[in-house]
Amino acid sequence: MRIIRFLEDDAPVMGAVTDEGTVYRLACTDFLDLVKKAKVNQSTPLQWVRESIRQSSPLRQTLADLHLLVPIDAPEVWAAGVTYERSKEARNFEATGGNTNQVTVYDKVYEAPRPELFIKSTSRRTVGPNQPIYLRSDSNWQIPEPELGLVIDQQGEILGFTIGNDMSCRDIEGENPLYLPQAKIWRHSCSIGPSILLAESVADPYRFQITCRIYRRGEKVVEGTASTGQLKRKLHELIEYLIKDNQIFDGTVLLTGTCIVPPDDFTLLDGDRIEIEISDIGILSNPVKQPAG
Ligand code: DO4
Ligand code: MG
Repeated sequence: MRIIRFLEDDAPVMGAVTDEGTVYRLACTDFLDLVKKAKVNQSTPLQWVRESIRQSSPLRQTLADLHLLVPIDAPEVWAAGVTYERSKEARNFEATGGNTNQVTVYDKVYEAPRPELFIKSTSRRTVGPNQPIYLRSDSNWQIPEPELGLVIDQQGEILGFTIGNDMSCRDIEGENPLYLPQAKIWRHSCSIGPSILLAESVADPYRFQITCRIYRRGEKVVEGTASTGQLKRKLHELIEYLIKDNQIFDGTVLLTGTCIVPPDDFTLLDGDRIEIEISDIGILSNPVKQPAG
């Protein structure tokens, strides 16, 4: 069962999408309200949604007809890094230009017990489906990072799964790892959506298929696929470090790292469109924009 938020008569509305693709309106104000209502009813979120659906009629529109919004206003989006071998290789290339004799911080963090975790975004910097992702004006090497996102509560329990784009500037990070926050955080540098797949609907989170496609003037110029089965770390390990001695808010999203990196000579341009698809969650599509000034 997937949870969405969409615009109806200029107002945000919550909805549920069944495995068959039928859409129902839900009587809750946002995703956390859904979780709260389920708790008050002494049911799980999935049970609460199923009961709501039983008592209502489906919408005539399909998912494709709806104006989708970001499915949750995550107060903070955190991200894990170098959780896949492919990410380690790409960072090493950025940092060393291909000199494989050096042992880098990326080699070390890939093997270390403590994972790399960083703050990626806040709700006001995060965009939803079909909203423009912005390019930085001081980078010439920018890529999307397609990642599985975990929607968690303050105890670190996984409430659901979503898709995230951890936009990154490879030149800024490659120049100096201390520039990481600038390589990762700017206006509209993170998108999440299009839905939240309820945790109870997922039998094995290490079986998600991730695909990233980039279109330029309508033509596909990049395509890559990966599986969360290639993750070096377990999801609970990432969460454990994130919440350790930290205050985490309900509805925080934790991005779990990228395994798909476009070819090294590729950079995003104004007018491109990024599509990130994760099995059972949907397709997160965003146009790329170079803001003026
Ligand atoms: O080490 C820098 C960031 C890594 C990252 O964002 C990733 O592996 O997805
Ligand atoms: Mg990343």
